[in-house]
Formats: sequence, structure tokens, C-alpha cells
Amino acid sequence: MLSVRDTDKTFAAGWPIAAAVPVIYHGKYIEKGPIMYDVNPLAYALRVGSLGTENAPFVTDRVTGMMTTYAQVWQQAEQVAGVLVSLGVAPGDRVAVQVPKSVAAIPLYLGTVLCGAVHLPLNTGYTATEIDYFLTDARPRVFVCCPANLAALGPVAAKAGVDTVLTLDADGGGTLADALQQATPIAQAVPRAADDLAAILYTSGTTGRSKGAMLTHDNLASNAASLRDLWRFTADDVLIHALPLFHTHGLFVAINVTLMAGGALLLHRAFDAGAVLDDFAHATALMGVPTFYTRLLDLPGLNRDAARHMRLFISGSAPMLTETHHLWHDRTGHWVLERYGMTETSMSTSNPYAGLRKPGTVGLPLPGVDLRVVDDAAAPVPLGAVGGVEVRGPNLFAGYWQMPDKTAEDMRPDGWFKTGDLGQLDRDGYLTIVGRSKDLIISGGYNIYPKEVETLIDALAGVAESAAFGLPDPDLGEVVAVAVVLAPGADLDADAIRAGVADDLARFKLPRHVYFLPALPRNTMGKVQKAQLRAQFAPS
Ligand code: MLC
Ligand code: AMP
Repeated sequence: MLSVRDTDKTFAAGWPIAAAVPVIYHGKYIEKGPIMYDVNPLAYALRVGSLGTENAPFVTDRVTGMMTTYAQVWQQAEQVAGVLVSLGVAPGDRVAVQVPKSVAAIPLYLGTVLCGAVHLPLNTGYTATEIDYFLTDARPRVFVCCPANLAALGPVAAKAGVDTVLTLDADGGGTLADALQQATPIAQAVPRAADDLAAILYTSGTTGRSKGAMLTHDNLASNAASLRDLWRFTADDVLIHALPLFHTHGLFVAINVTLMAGGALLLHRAFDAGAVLDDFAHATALMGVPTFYTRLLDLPGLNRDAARHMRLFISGSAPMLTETHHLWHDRTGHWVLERYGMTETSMSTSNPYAGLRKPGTVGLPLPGVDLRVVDDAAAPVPLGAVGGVEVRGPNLFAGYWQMPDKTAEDMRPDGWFKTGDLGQLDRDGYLTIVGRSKDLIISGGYNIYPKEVETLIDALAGVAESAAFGLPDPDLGEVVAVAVVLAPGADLDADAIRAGVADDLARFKLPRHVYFLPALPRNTMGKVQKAQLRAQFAPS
């Protein structure tokens, strides 16, 4: 039985998250039999949110209706940790995961953290070629995949030197579940320091090579604590969870904030606007990308009455049109709270909970986060002028996995991180993201780096060169388009281009539009003019 007692125990000096979450860190000590969490900063920060309410619901699977309590989810996490330790997973080892969204994926994340390992979630859309890259680069000790993909991915993992491959399906079945039956739960959370890694999330790179963003215990704990307080999440909250579990938004913002607040989740396995709208009657909050909101706005049933039980609608990961903010307010009476973040920084800004939410802006820096808008020489631009957005604070990642050069490119010696976003500050300190200096397409909240698409298309027989770019799309915000120059005599159509790269590229990265040109537009320096392509092919 879990017991909580107040003590005068003081925490290790210099533990930065103590400052971020003063209430829960002062004198609280959790004990469950021999298990101790307080040596493991992130597990501890997430665990203390449900002190005294262990039998409260944590997550309900919206397909089966099955509810899992806090006590159960942590017990499962302790079992996962037991399995991983028995497989030889040591502190700092990576546990890579490409599994369908399920309730069981949550204790897999928590158990990995509990045993001191590094959670490495991968987009379920990635092909075997992409997985090969991630496993070879990250060299995880364990890889968990969907049983249906085992035949294809088992050899990929073996080639990458992965010790053990386990499986987990959308209903929680697979060899991981079998191992859990036999497992001895971990008896003691594995000690970690605040700046030890808790997760690596891969994010696409401008060169076409994905980079693993290394996130520490303190990065994740401090950001979640800030957001919980800022957005006023409490044990009374019920969050509709319809985002994927392999990105910052659905994993760290949604799961960590809810755990820390002691609230509940309604877990949708995928986004279905009708099912999400049905949940408004039982829930208090929604976190989504702008596509969620535009699809919900298409439903005639979306109105004030339907939204009356909800207290908060949060959007991020991609820009929400001002028009969508106004339409949402007209239909529901709520202003969407837009925030801004990035895999490398977790969340950096947010519109206020109680103050003015300014449509079109991403709000103010979070407490403890420094933000500036600068010119190329790193000098702050005048108020209202456009410049590069830079961020510094406890939210900032520890660098790119085994890419010190890339880290040094983006991180200034004095700790400022260049986000690659272009923004402007207004006189109230609100940030507006006006564009990106990085060549990046954001489609439905997924990032696609054009270089990766171009490299594969350029390699096709019959292609001379190509340029990938984003075109506006009413549903996904942007979609991938590509301009292709064929080699003399080549006869390829759009389907042939798509088919030629389909084995190597997740389907969300495949070009929706393919245009054939005699030559790519270039400036006098020879640089391809993507703005010109965007203008030329912009939908009318
Ligand atoms: C799916 N498809 C996409 C796509 N999502 N294509 C382009 N862009 C996308 N985002 C493709 C599939 O490959 C498939 O192609 C077809 O669309 C239908 O797939 P689906 O799974 O049924 O799609 P759908 O459910 O409609 O998904 C759309 C979506 C989803 C918007 C609900 O993409 C989504 O959940 N996005 C959220 C991403 C997210 O969490 N981002 C946060 C990143 S963290 P085919 O060819 O097979 O038919 C971050 C930091 C921060 O950015 O600030 O938060
Ligand atoms: P990712 O690398 O997937 O974490 O994506 C991060 C990028 O998403 C940021 O650098 C921004 O370009 C973009 N982004 C996130 N939130 C917003 C927002 N509210 N408005 C505009 N762009 C956003």
C-alpha cells in the first residue's frame, strides 16, 4: 500500500526542479514498500501528482472503455522497469519504441524512466528504412515494435545491434505483455541526476539527417510543472487525448501535465473529430494541433452547448489561423489558448490562462524561460521588427545525440538556442511567429524537412533534380509539394515519383502535389527560389 508522509527531508542541493515545483517538492516523501522514487527526478515529479489519490482514474481507453487507476499505471510502470532491468538495461541505455497508440504505451514510457533508461519513441508512420537509421544512430538496448512489424523490423534491429526486440499491440498484447506476467517489479527507482537524459526525440534535420534531441529529467519535469500551473490543471481535469504518443505535444505536454496534476485522460487511439466532440460532455480540456480545430469546426454539432463542460482548448505545434481562432470563439464561446514549442525546447511561450489571449500570437514566455528576437548578429531587433527567435532556460535540451557540431550550430556559447523560427514581439511582450528561417514544412503538426524528400527523389532514375516545398492546405495547414526536373528522355509521372520513394519515406512525407518543370527557378547565387515555387503553385 502506498503511503505518503511529510518529512523534513531535504533534496539534493542544486536540484533545479525543486524551484519549479515548490509545493510538491517540500517535505513530501513517497514510499511504497521498498520502492523509492525520490532519487529519480522525473519519475518523482510525475509520481507525486497523485499522492493520496492512487485509486483515482488516470486513463480511460476510449475504444474499450477500460479505466486504469494511478495505482495501476504506476504498478505497471514498475513491472516494465523490472522487465527492462532483467534484460540488462542500464542507466542511460536507450529503449526505442515504435508502437500503436495504446494505454500500455504509457507505463512503457514511465517504466523506462523509472529504471534510469532513456525513452526513445518513434513515429508509427516510419518505414523500415527510416527505422534502420534511428536504431543504428541511437543504438538502443531494447526495441519495442508492433507485432505486425516484427518480421520486417526484427532483422533491422538485429543489424543495428539491438539486444532484445519486444512487441506491443494497440490492445496491450505482445511479448512485452508476456514478459510483464513473469516480471518482478523493480524494487527501487534507479537514481538519476536532474541533468541525466530521460528521453531522446528525433527531429528532422535541414541536411536530411534526423537529429536526436536529448531531453533531461529536469527539462521535462520543469516544463510540465510550469504548464500545469499556468494552465491551472488540477485533479478535477479530464483531458481528451487524441494526439500521437511519440511527440512532445502528446507525450510530454499532455501526459506529464496530467500526471503532475493528478487529472484523468480520455485516450483516443487516433483523432476522430466526431468522437472527440462526443467527449466534450465528459471532459474539461483538449490539446490539439490546428487541424483538430478546423475539423471540429466542420461538425454542425459544435456549439456553445456542446462545449459548456469544457474549460480549456489548447492549440500548438503549427500556426493556427486568426480566422480559426475567431470562428472557434463564435461557435463555442471559448478562445483557444495557443502556445508555442519545439522538440528541443519543450514549450517556450503560452497565451495566458486568465489574461488576454491574442489570436495570431503564441503569447508570453513561460516563467523561467528567456526569449529574445534577434538579427543575424544576435542583437535584439527593435520592438515589432521581425527577427530570429531564440530561447534559453530550464526547458532547453542538452544537445543533439552524438552531433556536437549540429548542437554548436544551433546553441550559442552563452546558452541561447536558435529556434529557426522568425518572430516579432509586441509591446505587451506577446510573440507572433511570422515564418521560419529553416527550410521546413509543417503538415498537420508533423515536420517534414524538404531536403530528405529531395534527396530521395533526386536519386530516382530519370530525375535530374527536385525541390520540395510547402503549399497551404485547408485541412493540414501545409502539405508537401515537389517540383521535379526530369533527365532528358525520361518519362515519369507523379505516381511514379511517389512510388519511387514510398519504401523509404513515411506516408505523411510523400508529396501530395508533383509538378514537372523544365528547370528550377534559381537566384544569381544558384539557390533554388522556393518562395517563387510557393507563389507559382499556390492554390487559388
Ligand atoms: C496523416 N497523414 C498525413 C498527416 N497525418 N499527411 C500529411 N500530414 C499529416 N500530418 C496521411 C497518412 O500518411 C495517410 O496517408 C493519410 O494521411 C490518412 O492517415 P490518418 O492517420 O487517417 O490521418 P489523420 O488521422 O487524418 O491524421 C491527421 C492528424 C495527425 C492531423 C490527426 O497527423 C496528427 O495527429 N497530427 C498531430 C501531430 C503532432 O502531434 N504534432 C506534434 C509535434 S510536437 P495515406 O497516403 O496512407 O492515405 C511539436 C512541438 C510543439 O511540434 O510545439 O508541440
Ligand atoms: P517540432 O520540431 O516538431 O517540435 O516542431 C517545432 C516547430 O513547430 C517550431 O519550431 C515552430 O516552427 C512550429 N510551431 C510550434 N508551435 C507553433 C505555433 N503555435 N505557431 C506556429 N508555429 C509553431
